Amino acid sequence: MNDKLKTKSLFVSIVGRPNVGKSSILNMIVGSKVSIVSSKPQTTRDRITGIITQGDTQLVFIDTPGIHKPFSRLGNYMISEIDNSLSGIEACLHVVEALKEPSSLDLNLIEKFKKLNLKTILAINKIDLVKNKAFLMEQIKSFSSLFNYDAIVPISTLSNDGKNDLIAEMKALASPSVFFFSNEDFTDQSERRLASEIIREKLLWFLDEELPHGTAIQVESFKQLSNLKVSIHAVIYCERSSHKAMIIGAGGQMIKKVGIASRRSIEELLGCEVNLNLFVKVKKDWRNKPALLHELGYC
Ligand SMILES: Nc1nc2c(ncn2[C@@H]2O[C@H](COP(=O)(O)OP(=O)(O)OP(=O)(O)O)[C@@H](O)[C@H]2O)c(=O)[nH]1
Ligand SMILES: [Mg+2]
Repeated sequence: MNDKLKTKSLFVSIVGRPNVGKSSILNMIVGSKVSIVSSKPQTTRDRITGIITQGDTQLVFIDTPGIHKPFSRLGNYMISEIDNSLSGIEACLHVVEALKEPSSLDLNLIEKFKKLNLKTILAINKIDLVKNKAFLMEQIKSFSSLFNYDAIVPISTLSNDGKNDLIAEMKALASPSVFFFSNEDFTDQSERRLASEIIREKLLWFLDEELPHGTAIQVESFKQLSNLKVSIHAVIYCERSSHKAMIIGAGGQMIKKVGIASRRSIEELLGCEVNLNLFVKVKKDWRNKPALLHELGYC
């Protein structure tokens, strides 16, 4: 029956250490911002789907949290999201940073690829930072000696270098199948969910190191007022009153900054005017309370 199919597809899980650029790669491939990006490790918390359809081939990507040692129930959930992303998957995109030696986390991943017999492509990201290409060749040799990757592609999401090669290599791994999404789909996330992630991204951008890791966003209402206007009410939950004060900032400066940047990004995404109202509330130790994690969408 498959012989008769004229279309092909491939489900690809994007895995690697935190901060190597997994979400940036997904956005580059899909050509739209479906997964938030920041310079802080552990930005991505759940599986995020991004889709591209080119000609007879559909590629479905699952961005995952970076692999790390969990210190909370939320951390355990993030790690389980990586394993869940690998079940029933056909292929993996293993992302590493240019000039970095394979770490123990990379070695653990390679063991998983072998065990699950997955087709795997290695993307060496951030090659814009490489001055001497000879080092890159050394890195390619080092990873090739560990695992027989289907392809190794040096890329930079900053300059878009290697984008077409990466897509071509993944298309080559696709097999006959129906399309699982329509040709125009680029993600399966709702607009509500995309908006809440954008707010979390701005908190990661503007707040100091650990604080944004203790925040979660709940969009309480998302109303289409007309074709040209949407009204959104969202709550930023944090773990302590002292954190609430920092998120609001002196004279409300910080929340205003987060609000303006979030509104602009959401307007770009939705292509219409947005009224964004943000509130800050405390939910003590929510990262360790199963009921609260569930309520905030981490389940
Ligand atoms: N110089 C350079 N920086 C990059 C490149 N790609 C991503 N970055 C930066 O790397 C940082 C991490 O990017 P993300 O895409 O959030 O990384 P991630 O692997 O998804 O991170 P987690 O979700 O935390 O696991 C951000 O500051 C990006 O701007 C690149 O090609 N070159
Ligand atoms: Mg990410």
